[in-house]
Amino acid sequence: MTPPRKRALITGITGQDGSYLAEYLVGLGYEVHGLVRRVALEQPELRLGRLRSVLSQIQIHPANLDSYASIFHVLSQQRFDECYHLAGQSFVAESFADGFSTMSTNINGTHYVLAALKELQPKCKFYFAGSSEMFGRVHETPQRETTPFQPRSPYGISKVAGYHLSANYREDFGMFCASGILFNHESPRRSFEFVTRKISAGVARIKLGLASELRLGNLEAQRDWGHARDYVRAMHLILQQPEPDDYVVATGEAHSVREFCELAFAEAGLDYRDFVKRDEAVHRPAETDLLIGDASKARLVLGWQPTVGFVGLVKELVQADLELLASTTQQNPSAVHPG
Ligand code: F7E
Repeated sequence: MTPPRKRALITGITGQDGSYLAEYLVGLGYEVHGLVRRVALEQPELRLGRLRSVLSQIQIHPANLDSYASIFHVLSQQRFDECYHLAGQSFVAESFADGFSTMSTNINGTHYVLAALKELQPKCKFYFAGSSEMFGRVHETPQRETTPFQPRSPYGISKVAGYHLSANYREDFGMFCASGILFNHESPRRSFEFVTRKISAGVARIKLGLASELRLGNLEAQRDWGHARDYVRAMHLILQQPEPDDYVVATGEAHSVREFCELAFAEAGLDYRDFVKRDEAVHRPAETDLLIGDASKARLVLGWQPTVGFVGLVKELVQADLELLASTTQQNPSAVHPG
């Protein structure tokens, strides 16, 4: 007899990570469910666009991270084997502008999901989306699971709180709660406000003659950038372990925004120095120190490793944006690419 299909719930399923994870789990034979804000159902072509390839195979439930009742309601209707909590306000710069809403959504949202699971489904495994932003002013380089946290943004603080909430539910109530401490992970599905996609979309606009410059903040900032498709595999592996635990997921290589620009413009046959302008308005009140992850534990215990390197990542983003913009302008010559 074939075993019953595993059932997974993904909060934040409409985002970059949520959509890749949904595709991955559907491919593994899971029954996949996702929480989305009700507004997404009113504009499905816009808000569910990243889920296009699996939309007919997954189940969507309206719920709001700010409402315990809505999360409780969904969890009272269905039993889940695994819950991936990816939803939240994820743009670090925005968290400086409005720390209150970032804290409220990210901390309370995580707490509501954990509390509802404890009440209704304490056996469901829980994945928390931790972040390298938790390290902030770093205590050692590269950073690993034992490196102390010292966040430098309201976003980082909210992630540290979520991490500790997850650890508390694990220790106090015996639930299977595990965190991935993910370093930056990108893809053509990234939103346009993040620097990688801002650059690749900017290159495409310039290449197609729709813009003449790209305004960026700190070009010397460095990040450990991987591919989101690789990182969702790690999320899944983390929940397949016999014991719940926390893992750093990273490539172990740091590159600067300047290097990203250099490669991205070169991919389109351009020199970034002719187009990139400094924009003081994009500078952040505080930057993290050098964030580089040591993913030895994930490699050793999970058998995980990234398949896409920095050069491959930059190429994929630029090629995808060139194709997207060329097809958009062909269909509607007056359309302006967002970003
Ligand atoms: O910035 C610098 C900026 O906004 C990267 C999220 O997924 O990863 C992400 O957070 C760096 C920073 O991502 C611009 O100052 C320069 O040093 O792409 P970002 P992030 O803040 O690292 C972590 C792991 C998360 O958990 C987050 O959710 O690039 N930078 N010029 C710029 N950044 C932006 N956005 N725009 C610029 O024009």
